[in-house]
Amino acid sequence: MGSRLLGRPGKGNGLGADPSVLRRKPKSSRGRSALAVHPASAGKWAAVALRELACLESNMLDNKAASHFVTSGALLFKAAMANQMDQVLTAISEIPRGQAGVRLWRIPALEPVLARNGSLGSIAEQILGSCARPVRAILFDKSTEANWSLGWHQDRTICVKQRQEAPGFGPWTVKNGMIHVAPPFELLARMVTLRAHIDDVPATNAPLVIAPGSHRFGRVAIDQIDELVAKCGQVVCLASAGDVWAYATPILHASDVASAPMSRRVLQVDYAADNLPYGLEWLGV
Ligand SMILES: O=C(O)CCC(=O)C(=O)O
Repeated sequence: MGSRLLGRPGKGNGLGADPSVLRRKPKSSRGRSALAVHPASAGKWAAVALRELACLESNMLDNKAASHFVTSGALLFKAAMANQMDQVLTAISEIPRGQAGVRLWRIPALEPVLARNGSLGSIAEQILGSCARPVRAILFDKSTEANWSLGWHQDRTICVKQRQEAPGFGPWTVKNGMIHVAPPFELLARMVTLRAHIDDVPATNAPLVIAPGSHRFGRVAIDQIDELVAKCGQVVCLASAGDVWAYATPILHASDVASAPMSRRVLQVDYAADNLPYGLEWLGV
């Protein structure tokens, strides 16, 4: 499939709209901590995840799964990275353990994995089309020793080579020496974020929790997040080592601390098919 799936206008452009995917009775997040699904209840949600979110046993996206991805904003590619796990382990072998998020840049062992015919590149190409390219890669290495939680949020920044004022781009920040900027939302809506699992992620190992369909509501104001999560419901994205979860980049997501005595390494790669306007350039991977 060479066509681009994301960034088409959806039904959900405001909180009044109701994407048809949201059939499950939503569990309200109001009045609870930012991460409303706790490990004790996560098993129940996991069953929902497997039933309601498409799960592919191969790297090939069929029409049904593609349409599911457009609607829900999430899709599991079972074992999609299993045959390139060695390359990924080599790529991260020099990185000190236990860091919350390390940007990966110019790591030769990663190139075959990210390339068009690689386990991640081929998924991105099916979703975004033949112009898909990796624009940011981060290694998350969570464990009970190096732990963190993140409340509900949308990823809103991209990494660029140099700062240059451009309409619709901002605010600008510098993190770890890299220049970040919040682009116009439509650009994020045409991106895909792949999370390649290096370790198993049972309910106790800090799975990503997503609000399916929330990517179709545009930029969600902070004070509307709880309401939208309650409307969309929550799905816990369990994984086995080698699995790849694909997400529409703007999907609302959260993550709890890990409670299992194991590591939870995730290689997260954003892909985009767009060139940046106004002379801006992706920093790339
Ligand atoms: O991997 C995690 O625990 C959460 C990462 C996340 O939510 C993010 O980078 O925005």
